[in-house]
Amino acid sequence: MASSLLSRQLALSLQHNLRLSAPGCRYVSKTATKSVVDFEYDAPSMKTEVPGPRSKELLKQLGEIQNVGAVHFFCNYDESRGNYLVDVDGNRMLDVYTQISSIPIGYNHPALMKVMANPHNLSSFINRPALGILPPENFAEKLNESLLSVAPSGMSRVQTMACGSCSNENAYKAMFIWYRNKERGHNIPSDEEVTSCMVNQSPGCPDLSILSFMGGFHGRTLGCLATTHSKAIHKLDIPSFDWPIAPFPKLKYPLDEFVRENAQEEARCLEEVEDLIEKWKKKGKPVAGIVIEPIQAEGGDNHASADFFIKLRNIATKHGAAFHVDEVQTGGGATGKFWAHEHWGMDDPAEIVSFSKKMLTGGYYHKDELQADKAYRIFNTWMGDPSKNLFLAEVLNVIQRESLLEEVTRSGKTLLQGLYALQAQYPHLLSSARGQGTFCAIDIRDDPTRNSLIMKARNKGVLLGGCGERSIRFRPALVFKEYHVHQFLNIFNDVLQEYK
Ligand code: PSZ
Repeated sequence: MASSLLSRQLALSLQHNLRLSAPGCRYVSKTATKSVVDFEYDAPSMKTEVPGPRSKELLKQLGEIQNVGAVHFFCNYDESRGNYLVDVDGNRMLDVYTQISSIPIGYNHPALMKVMANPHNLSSFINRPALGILPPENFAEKLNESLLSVAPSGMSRVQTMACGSCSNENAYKAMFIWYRNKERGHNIPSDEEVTSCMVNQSPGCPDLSILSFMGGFHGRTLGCLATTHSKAIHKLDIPSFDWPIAPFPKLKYPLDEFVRENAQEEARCLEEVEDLIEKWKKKGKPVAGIVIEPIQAEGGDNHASADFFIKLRNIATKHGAAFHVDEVQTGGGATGKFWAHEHWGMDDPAEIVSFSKKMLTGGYYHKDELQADKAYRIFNTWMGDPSKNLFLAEVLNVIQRESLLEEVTRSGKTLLQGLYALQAQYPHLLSSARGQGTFCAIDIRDDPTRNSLIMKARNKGVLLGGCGERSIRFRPALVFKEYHVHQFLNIFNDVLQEYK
C-alpha cells in the first residue's frame, strides 16, 4: 500500500500542471498574484473547526497510550503539499510554523519524492547503520555533497547526530574534552582521573562549566537543559549544574530606530558575561564554552546585533573558552543567509556550529582542534542517519536551483513590511515586529490574546506558533513566496479585526 501511494504521489508530482484549486475560498488576496508554484494548492480550505471530529477521535485513542496534552490535531501527510498542511478532517492550512521550523522545502516536494523512488537509494532507507563503526562506502562522498558543501567559514569537519539536543549534548562534550586537553597540555589522563571519573568525582569529572543566556533554548536532555532557560516547565524537578547564566540583551524594535539604546544594553550584557566568567573561574568551575543562538527562538525571538556577537566571540577567545553557535532553529536558510551567523560577517565565527531541523539530520560542525582525540569519546549507535544526507543533498540542490535564499529575503521583507503595517493598524494588539528573512515575530498584548489569535488563525486556515511570553513567530518553509505572505497577511488581518 505504501508503494502504491508513493507511485501515485510521484506520478502526481511529475504532472507540472497540477493545480488543486480552492473554489470560492474567501481568504485569497485580490492583490497577491501567484508566482510559479508547481505542485501546490492555491489556498487554505477549511471544512471543520480544528481539531475536527476525526482528530478528536484519534486524540482519544492516542490518549490511552501517551500524554496528548501538546497534540494540536492529526495530519494527513499524504495529501499535504508545499506550504499547505492537510489534517485528517480534510482541512487544508497554510503552514507558517512548519513542524516547529523543520520543513525546509515544503511537504512532499517532488524532488524529494524522486530521491525516495530512486532504487539506488533504497538500501540507505532500509539499512540504518551504526555509522561510527560501519559506515557505507559513499558516506564521506555524501557528507561532502550535503553538509560540507554548506560548512560555516573555517570549519571543514562535521559530526552528524540524531536531533538538536543530541547535537548540542555532544558538542558540549567536545568542548570539555578540548578544554581539558588544553589545560593538561596533552591528552593522556592520570590514573586518578581514570578512576575518579567512574564515580562522578573530580579530577576525572572536572568542575567545568558552559556559559549560556537567559531566554536561551538548547534542548531538553540533561546537559543541554542546564543551558536552556526559556520556560520553567522544561526544567522543573530536573537536577542541573551550577553554570553561569548571562542576561541576553533586551532590545527595542525596530532595531535601526534604537541603535544607541540597544548598544548600551548589549554593552551591559557583555560586561556581565565577563564578570560571570571571572566569578566562575574563582569558584573553581571555569567556563569551557559559551553557547548562544543567533536569534533566541523559543525564548521569544530576541535579536542582538552583529557587533554584540563579534564582541562576545572575542570575549570567549580572550578567556580560552570555545564559542558554540546553536543554529538548530536559525540554520538552513530561513534568515536569508544559509546560516544566521553569516549576518555577522566574520571569517572565524565560532569553534562549533550545531544544526538540526531544516538540515534534516542533527549534528555539529567544528574546527579541527575540537576533533575528539580518541575513538568512542563522541559516539553512539546511529550517529545520524545517512538517508537524511541524501535528502539534504537534494534540498540543497533545490535551494540553489530555485534561488530560495533570495526568495526568503524577498518574502521576508514583504512579511516584515506587512507586520509593520498591521502593527500600525492595531497598536492596541501588536508591537515589536522584527525579523531576518522570513524568521519573523511580533509581540501580542498578552499571553491569552496571543493564544486566542493563534487558535482563530488556525480555524481560518493559517498555522502559527508562539514563542516567549507573548510573541507569535513565523517559521515558514523556504518555498514561502510573496504570494503566500499576502495570503497570510489577509487572513491575519481578518482575525485581528475580530478584536476591535
Ligand atoms: O519544546 C521543545 O522541546 C522545543 S520547541 C522548539 C524546539 C524544542 N527547538 C529545538 C532546539 C532549538 O530551537 C535550538 C535553538 N537548539 C536546540 C534545540 C533542540 O532540538 P531538538 O528538539 O531536535 O532536540
